Amino acid sequence: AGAARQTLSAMLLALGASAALAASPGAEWRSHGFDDAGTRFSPLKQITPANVKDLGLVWSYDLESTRGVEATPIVVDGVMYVTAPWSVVHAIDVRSGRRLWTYDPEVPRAHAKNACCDVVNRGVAVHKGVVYVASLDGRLVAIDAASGKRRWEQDTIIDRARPYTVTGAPRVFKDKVIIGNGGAEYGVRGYITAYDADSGRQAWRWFAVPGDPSQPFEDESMAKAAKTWDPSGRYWEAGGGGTMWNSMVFDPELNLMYVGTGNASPWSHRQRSPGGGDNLYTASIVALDPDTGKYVWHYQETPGDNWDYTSTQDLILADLRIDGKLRKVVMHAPKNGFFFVVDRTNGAFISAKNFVPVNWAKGYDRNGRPIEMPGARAVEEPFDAVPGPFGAHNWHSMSFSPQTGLAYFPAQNVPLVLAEDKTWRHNQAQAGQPMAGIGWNLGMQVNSRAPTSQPFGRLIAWDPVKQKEVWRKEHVSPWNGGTLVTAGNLVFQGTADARLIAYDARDGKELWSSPMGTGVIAAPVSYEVDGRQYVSIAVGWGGVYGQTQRATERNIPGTVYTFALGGKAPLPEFAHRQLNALVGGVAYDPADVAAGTALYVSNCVFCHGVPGVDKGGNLPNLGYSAPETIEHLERFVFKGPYMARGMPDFSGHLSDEDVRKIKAFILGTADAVRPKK
Ligand code: PQQ
Repeated sequence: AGAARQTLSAMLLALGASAALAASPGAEWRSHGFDDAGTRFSPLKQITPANVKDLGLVWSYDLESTRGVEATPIVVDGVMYVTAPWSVVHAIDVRSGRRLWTYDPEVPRAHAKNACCDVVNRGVAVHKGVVYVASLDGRLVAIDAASGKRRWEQDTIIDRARPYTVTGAPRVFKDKVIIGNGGAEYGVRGYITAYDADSGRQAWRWFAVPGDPSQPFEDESMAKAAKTWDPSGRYWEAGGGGTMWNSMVFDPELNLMYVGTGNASPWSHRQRSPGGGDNLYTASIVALDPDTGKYVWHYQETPGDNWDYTSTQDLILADLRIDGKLRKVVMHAPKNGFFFVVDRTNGAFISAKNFVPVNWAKGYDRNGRPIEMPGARAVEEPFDAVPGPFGAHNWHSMSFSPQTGLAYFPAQNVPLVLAEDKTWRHNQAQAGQPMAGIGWNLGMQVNSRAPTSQPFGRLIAWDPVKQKEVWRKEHVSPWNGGTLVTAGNLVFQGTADARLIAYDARDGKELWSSPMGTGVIAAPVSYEVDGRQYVSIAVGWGGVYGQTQRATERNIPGTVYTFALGGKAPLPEFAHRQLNALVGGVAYDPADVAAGTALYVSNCVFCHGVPGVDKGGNLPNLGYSAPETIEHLERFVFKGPYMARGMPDFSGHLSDEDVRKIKAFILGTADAVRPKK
């Protein structure tokens, strides 16, 4: 076999293929999850637990960005393709760390208002010399990998009147580029579309939830799904959700692709589907035929979702020996706090076990249905949901090592109280409904009383066969980065408090770390060029939690760091920010505070946080703004200077009087939390 491979390599070289093709298998990082199975397991083992202490920086690269960096870099033929916020693609020579080209799809900044969770992008796909990126405003762009020039562009959005966004990385399976979308917090109907990789022509589209029942169903799966929704809820008006904004994997042997679907929209089950029902295919793993997009099977992890429990978290395919039998499984740790093992040939439930404390369900029955806890649906009383809508695990990548048999992922709790909003009507925003002023439709009130659950963030190593945690590392805050695991038995993870850490994959012993310029949310990758193994990570604090909160005072522009054994490059200089004084000294009428609170909740809170309570993330907390800024808040709210950075223009939406009340809320809250002398 070795000789055959050598001959093949020689032939490829003779045919003019690049030397990289002849490199050892797995030397590059060719797709989002490393391979079609999404394992993020690099077979490279030059870097080991014994020598990882010698890991040093080789180069760093400035992404020239200030918002969340969530991209997994792709490395092919010695070139790294990585995205910055606003869906900007950078091509970098990995030998030198120098820029080859950038491609900016020029996302209209006003589109940021439609993004629930920061103007992020999770990366590109690279296939046969073409780089594919999906822009925040929903265009799929094919770019020539060598020149950085656009080849074609497709509008993937079916209805421009709806607030769709795209943050996910496209995947290429069987010469088709596949991309989903987001927007379920606002009210959209989720779907994914496949395009011919070469021509850009649409190949197929699959919807996750049924549309208007007065129209014909697109396919049988929609007819079946419609029976699980109550038409009196007029679910099609609010979209229904099920947006597929992150995970897709592929099994070439079974010829099945798998996609994780998002939460139902609006969040409140009773508000969208008053007669109940499971509301297929939200919060599910769905298997599709990659040639036709035809539905094959589904397993719904959260029937009748009521908590924003997206199932879009990374899926990983593996063959596991369970009860003595080798099973082809798909593994999943979605937002709802349970680790799932499902038979990927037919969708049969194998097992589920909670990986953090949860209070919405006490477990799963033999048929794979959750056993819900009384009161968890927050209908009569507010419910301190654990996990809450931030998820016990969000999009931050999971990895799986066939050597250790363990899955590695960041787990967390971000406390949040939900309460059904009985006054909700689709697109009829009322003050006090979370972010409804910019188009959100939750059907839920958030934090109508203070949460009592405790925040945490940790790295978990999980045995999917025994359904048991094997080791864990506590971090200082939630919202830590995704993971990479290598055949050298190392797990790499970046943290919210701005470090990149290497652990022994077997027992979690911390072996090496390097400071990062800011908090890390994306996942590292590993690859080999010219016989040298590299570890790279793209860093930039943000995402939904990172807009309003932070766990480090270090803050530099988005940066890619690349490490190798013996690397001697100096780390770039770190900038530190300072929390200004609490705002004060501006006159306001305390009688305006209550109304200002409701207006702030429905227009500002998920971007700017609670004034003086949160510290601000990649967006400023207004409780620490300069007094002049708050005094003249209308200059920022109406056609303000930050529109160029994505801040909405509230002209025609808020009145001068509204802004006066919002100021009173900011100033009143700052006064309330100011330490008394
Ligand atoms: N995106 C992030 C992020 O990038 O930090 C976090 C989340 C999203 C969530 O927690 C979501 O629930 C979420 N939901 C949707 C959706 O329902 O359509 C989309 C996205 C997204 O596209 O980023 C997120």
